[in-house]
Amino acid sequence: MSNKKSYQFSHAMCRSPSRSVTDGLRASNTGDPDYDLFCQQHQRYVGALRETNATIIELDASERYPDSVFIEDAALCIAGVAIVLRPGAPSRFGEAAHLMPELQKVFKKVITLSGQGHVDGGDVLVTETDVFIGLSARTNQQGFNELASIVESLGYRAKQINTPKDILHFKTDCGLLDDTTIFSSARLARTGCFQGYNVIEAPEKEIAAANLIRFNDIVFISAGFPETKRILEEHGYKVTCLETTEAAKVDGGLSCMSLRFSI
Ligand code: CIR
Repeated sequence: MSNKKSYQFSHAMCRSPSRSVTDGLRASNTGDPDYDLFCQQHQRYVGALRETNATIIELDASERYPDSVFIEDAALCIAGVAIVLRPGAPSRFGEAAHLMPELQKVFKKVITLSGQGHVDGGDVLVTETDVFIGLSARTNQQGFNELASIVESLGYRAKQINTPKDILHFKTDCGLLDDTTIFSSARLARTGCFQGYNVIEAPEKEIAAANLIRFNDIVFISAGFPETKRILEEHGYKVTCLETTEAAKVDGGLSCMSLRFSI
């Protein structure tokens, strides 16, 4: 296991969008994503992660699973270990078993949740010492209990959060910026869940910018959020904007399109 920070990664694993992404789950319909444009935006995303000197493992698209481009939901990679999760949406149940052989090619240790609980990776935020696990429509108490016992055995503190009801995933509304700083929507920060951390709040009009990722030296944010960019740059972060319009049509953002890890 490396001793990198929780936002420094040697690798990321991504899965290309499938044509079936037009059938992806969404809370409200703003039109289907355009497959070709999604592919272009995804390629730029993969390229931008690679430019930080990380090795990017690109998996083929999986037509059977419309939401499989959102690879983060099927696994959690932490402390050199891959944990295969149990996504909570019925159409996504099979994604974890489908991903497992790819994780086994890369990780010496791949473990699975012990029971029948559900956890989506989008509900999990890892810091230096804590693993925040948000209960949501996709992650239940049993899933929390199962994942908490695994991450505690790896030396982390598991923190259970009740994600406010109108937020799909815990990380829809937050992202890690450095050892002690979290970027969050006001509606999530207001729950008090980030006690002990510095919180930078997303501007109220740019709430969708909260799903950012710090990947090595760069903070990646979705394009179209100038105020967020300004605030982060003022705090000294290097910011790169990426187009995510097509992922957004099926409730996806930056974090869900990669598994980020160090081996
Ligand atoms: C879903 O509803 O499962 C997908 N359409 C979007 C998943 C986004 N994943 C994430 O934020 N971690």
